[in-house]
Amino acid sequence: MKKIKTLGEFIIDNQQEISYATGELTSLLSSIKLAAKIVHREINKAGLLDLSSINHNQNIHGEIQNNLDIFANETFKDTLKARNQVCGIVSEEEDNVVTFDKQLNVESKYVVLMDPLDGSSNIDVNVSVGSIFSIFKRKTPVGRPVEIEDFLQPGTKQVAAGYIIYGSSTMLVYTTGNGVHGFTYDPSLGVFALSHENIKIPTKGKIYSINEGNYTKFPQGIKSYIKYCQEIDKQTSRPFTSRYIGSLVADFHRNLLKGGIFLYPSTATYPNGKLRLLYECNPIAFIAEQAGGLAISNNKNILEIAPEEIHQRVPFFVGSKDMISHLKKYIFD
Ligand code: AHM
Ligand code: MG
Repeated sequence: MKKIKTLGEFIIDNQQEISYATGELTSLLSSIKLAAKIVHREINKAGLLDLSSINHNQNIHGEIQNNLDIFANETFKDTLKARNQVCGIVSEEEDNVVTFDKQLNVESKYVVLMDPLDGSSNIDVNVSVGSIFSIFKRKTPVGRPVEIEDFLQPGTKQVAAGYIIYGSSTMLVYTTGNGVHGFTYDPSLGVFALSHENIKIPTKGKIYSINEGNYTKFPQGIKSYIKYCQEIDKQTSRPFTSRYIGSLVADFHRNLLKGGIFLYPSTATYPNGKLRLLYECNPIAFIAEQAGGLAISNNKNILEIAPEEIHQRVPFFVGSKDMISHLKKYIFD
């Protein structure tokens, strides 16, 4: 019988690689693992239970929340609160920082920033969605209420980040700064089993992923880059293939494994881009860099941006190293 290494075993085996870890980060990752299993279970029966149906609330971004958005948000909040490792969270579904201080978590070292259910508008049509998380050590001393500055840290300070993709199978992919590792969920055993150790993104790829319906709203540099992707040139294997699901986790995951580039630039509708720096771009960028890829905004590396507010949006370009380097010629001129 093939030996299975579970996510729990892998994290414990590799705990010593994280110099400051005392088991608290391991426990925090276990909370995320538990939330992922619960969300997986509900997503799989979303059609049956009508969890995907529209709820009439709007989130901070003016987007309609569906019941699964709310369910995923509550599940991650509850599991993160339960183990006392986290003193506060930022979530796409919450207007403000959520602090756990009153539950005695003032002694906790970590803050988590998350998008509990990314791409949720795809649920109704059975397309892959994801959860994204970013973990920092708080900046202010433990023992007192968490402050906004604990959440507004540049991505370079992340201690761990990852995503769960609820696709044809459910996978959890994460990094603690020592490579990127992927685990596939086996629902019959209830475990995430190591399936993709030390993932490396190919340096070049043939896939470009962008919502081309917005073409007329893109800056000229992006329009020119799209034309470059579409031109015929044998030497550079062009034209590239266009693939866009509209679910960041799924689009990124495919490009991570196959090589490619994902673009969400500024548009006339979203002058700062659509995607959120703290809980969409930063964690994906950390994974991309750890896998040998690159992630940039217009003129700097995503991870170096000093955040100004918790729901900040930024233009986002991520993927294979050579493709991002080439893109820079179009967007920096
Ligand atoms: P969400 O967090 O409200 O689900 O929105 C984020 C999603 C990303 O998953 C995806 O990359 C993007 O929005 C797609 O946007 P668009 O439909 O404008 O192409
Ligand atoms: Mg999102």
